[in-house]
Amino acid sequence: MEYTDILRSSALVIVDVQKDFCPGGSLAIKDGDAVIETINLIAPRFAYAAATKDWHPAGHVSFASSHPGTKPFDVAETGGIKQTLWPDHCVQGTPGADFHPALDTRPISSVIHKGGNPKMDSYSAFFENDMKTPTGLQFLLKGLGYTRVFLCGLATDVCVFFSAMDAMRLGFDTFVIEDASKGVDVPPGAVGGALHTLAAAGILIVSSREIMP
Ligand code: VGL
Ligand code: ZN
Repeated sequence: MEYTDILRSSALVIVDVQKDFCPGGSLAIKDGDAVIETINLIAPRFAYAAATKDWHPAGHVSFASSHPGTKPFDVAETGGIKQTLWPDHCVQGTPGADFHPALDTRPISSVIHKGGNPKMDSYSAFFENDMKTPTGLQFLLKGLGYTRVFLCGLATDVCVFFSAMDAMRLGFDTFVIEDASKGVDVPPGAVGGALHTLAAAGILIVSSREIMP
């Protein structure tokens, strides 16, 4: 089958293309906004596109500011789960939580908000970090009949990574569009390691060129 036909029967999940993850934002990914042009080109070619928003209440457990004596990028243990501590980001209803204004939202049919539990983070588009509590995205995509999911967005080594691993675990044929994703890369090499782990799990790493001839 040609990729054009594959995309026409697949769902795209656009992960966390929000202002706070782009240059000028509180958890800015270097050149994070560079993925947007590519995402805008590929999204209309899919049968269905969903987008996620990282959507934390103020004082969220993942914020270093919620743990006195810590600083961003420290690792803490919260509720038995290892939690990287981040600068305050994507606080519900704040401008930083908005989609980046360059993202074309017209092809996006549904928006899943995640990370709303004040006591547990949610990197994956499908489950909170307990790997059990669903966001609802699996029921939406499976209910609509999709068996194949492509992922892109921010960040390759955090939310795109965990979303893709969960998609695979849920039985979707899973693809990550590498050049439509960018990573935090802390510590350096994290993006390369993430892509390696994804490929080893059976996830196909593709480029936008390859799927969009
Ligand atoms: C993310 C760190 C904290 C992401 C979300 O979208 O990759 N990273 N919260
Ligand atoms: Zn977050």
